[in-house]
Amino acid sequence: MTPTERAKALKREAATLHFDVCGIAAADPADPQDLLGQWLAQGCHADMNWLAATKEIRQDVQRKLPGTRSVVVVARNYYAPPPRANSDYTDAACPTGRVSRYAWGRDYHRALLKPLRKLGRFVAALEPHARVYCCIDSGPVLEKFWAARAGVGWIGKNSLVLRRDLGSWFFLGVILATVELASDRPMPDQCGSCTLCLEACPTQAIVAPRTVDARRCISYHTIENRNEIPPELQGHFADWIFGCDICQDVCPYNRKVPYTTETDFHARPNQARLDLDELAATDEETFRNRFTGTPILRAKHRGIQRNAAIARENHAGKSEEGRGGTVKLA
Ligand code: B12
Repeated sequence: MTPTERAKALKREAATLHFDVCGIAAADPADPQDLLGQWLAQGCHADMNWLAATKEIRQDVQRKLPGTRSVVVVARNYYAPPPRANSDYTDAACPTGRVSRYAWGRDYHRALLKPLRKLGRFVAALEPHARVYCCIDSGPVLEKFWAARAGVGWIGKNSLVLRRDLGSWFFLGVILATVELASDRPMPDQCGSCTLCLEACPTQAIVAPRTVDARRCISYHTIENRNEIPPELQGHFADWIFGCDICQDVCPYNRKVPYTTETDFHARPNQARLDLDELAATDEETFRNRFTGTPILRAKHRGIQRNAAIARENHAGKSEEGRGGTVKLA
């Protein structure tokens, strides 16, 4: 088969496996301008030292899989309908905390790795002795960069990969392959002069178009930060207790996205909003049992309790920037 025929066959297989988009890029050097290096040098990664520790490998797929010739990028829509149950909405008597949409259902790593590996085996079978490496999120790969190169979308001003049809409500998965495949063209930037995401971020975490400073990002603090959250930011978190969708919710491309066909990503009962009283009374084992198999486990029991305490303070209207009502870790 020619590289073009292989690419066509691979895309048919990706569609059969329910991936919404599949694009291919030639494995040229990533990040020649060292944008990752500049971002790290400015400290924008906060305490995510694992990003700095894997810088070189992220910038060069050959270090991860020697002989890589093609990078296959898939996207899977996770835009789920909002839950209907009353208990999923907050009221004064029963304060709840908001969970970002990507975490309403099953853990996406678990849901997508199986079909991605299946697609990886399909690619590997296209050429004798071919090798592949598959990853979703947790591998040392610059997924957004490769998605842009492979024409899956463009990097929007909120730094997420965007498309006209799916907005940014999709997960990315990547396959590095030693197989030669015909590559796709990058998509032009379609953000235009819009700056809604930069303006809407309550902590001004989008410090320049396409650049997020994690030290200010609600998503970083509520998911990845294992320490205390800077008191001056806490009052801006409103009721977000796991991740944040503000820079996506305001994006015009995110308004008319079809709901995902993947029921794994539909909201589980009481998972789009978590009861703050219940969380406060939850011990570590109960937390683990309740959230195993969901992205929420990532924040850990201590982190979710910290976040819930901040949401409670904000709910009570006590917390204001720079004064009183802040939450410290025990
Ligand atoms: C670290 C990380 C985070 C961090 C840092 C966010 C960030 N913007 O980097 C935190 C914890 C804050 C985070 C939050 C979220 N994340 Co996250 N995250 C990642 C991870 C693991 C690495 C991203 C990374 O390399 N950052 C480093 C910096 C340098 O990269 P960057 O943001 O792309 O910024 C640079 C580019 O914009 C670059 N740039 C601009 N133009 C161009 C052009 C080219 C060609 C190149 C090379 C670079 C470039 O310059 C910037 C540096 O100044 C990826 C998975 C992966 N392995 O890639 C998921 C990932 C980006 N996250 C994802 C998601 C869903 C989220 C959240 C929406 C979750 C939520 N609801 O809370 C938020 C969104 C917040 C936001 N606006 O970014 C998805 C995004 C899917 C999509 N449609 O784009 C990914 C791809 C995971 C996945 N497999 O689906 N995340």
